[in-house]
Amino acid sequence: MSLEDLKKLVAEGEVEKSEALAQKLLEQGVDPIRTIQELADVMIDLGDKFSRLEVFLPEIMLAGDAMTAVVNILRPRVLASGEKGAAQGKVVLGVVKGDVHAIGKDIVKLMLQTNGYEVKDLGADAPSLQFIKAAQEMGADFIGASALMTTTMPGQKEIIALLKEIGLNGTYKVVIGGAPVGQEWADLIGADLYCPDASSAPGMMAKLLKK
Ligand code: B12
Repeated sequence: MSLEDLKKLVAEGEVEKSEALAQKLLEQGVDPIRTIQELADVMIDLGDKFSRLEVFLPEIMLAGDAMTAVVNILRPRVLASGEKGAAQGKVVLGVVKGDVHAIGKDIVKLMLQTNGYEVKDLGADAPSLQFIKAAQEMGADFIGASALMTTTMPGQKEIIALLKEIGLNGTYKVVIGGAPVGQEWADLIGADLYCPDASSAPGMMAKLLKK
């Protein structure tokens, strides 16, 4: 059994079988970060099939559950591979309101924690004001907001607008991400940073903090 088999099981939404194989592959020494990256491609592929009506929502839901379960199995190994040391920064991270897509956010959280960031996770469907309240409570350096749908991207804009309204503009660096989001959107809404994926986020954020 190989990584290819795991990708197939996740795509088929086989939660328990995916968990069991992920555990087995870990014991065989598979690279957990590479595994997560390859499984992310499976989700993107499923999204394309969904657009072409080749798969339907229940199948995506099961695949999402399988992906989440595998990430949970791999999580301790990824974290153990990280460098311990001084905290890189404090991050409030969540998925914007109206949006339940949490897989990407969970991977970002894992990569940030692996690289020494402290993360307060607001989960999915988080109201804009909650990002700001949590950042104040935590004394955060960053607010990270994920949006996976064109219809929920305005939630990222709202967080920045609220920060301005409350007079906290510039207090926290706002980082945005998610499949439909790009640099152009980040420039338009005045976000401090756009990261295309989870693996680039720790480095790009560290660079921004040093500025
Ligand atoms: C899995 C999935 C679901 C699952 C989510 C399960 C879960 N627990 O998360 C379920 C089945 C619940 C679901 C529901 C729906 N979905 Co859906 N879903 C997807 C799918 C197939 C994959 C998303 C995913 O997990 N990608 C893999 C991860 C790893 O990638 P990612 O999220 O982009 O994250 C990476 C980067 O973007 C970045 N990143 C992400 N966030 C952040 C944040 C920061 C701060 C940083 C630095 C980086 C960063 O790092 C991540 C890792 O590298 C996408 C297709 C797609 N192409 O995105 C559709 C998709 C997003 N869904 C879609 C739709 C329409 C829906 C529904 C409305 C369907 C319906 N009719 O009910 C509902 C929405 C419910 C809601 N209110 O949110 C559409 C959205 C279209 C649009 N308007 O833009 C898509 C694009 C499918 C399509 N082609 O039509 N979905």
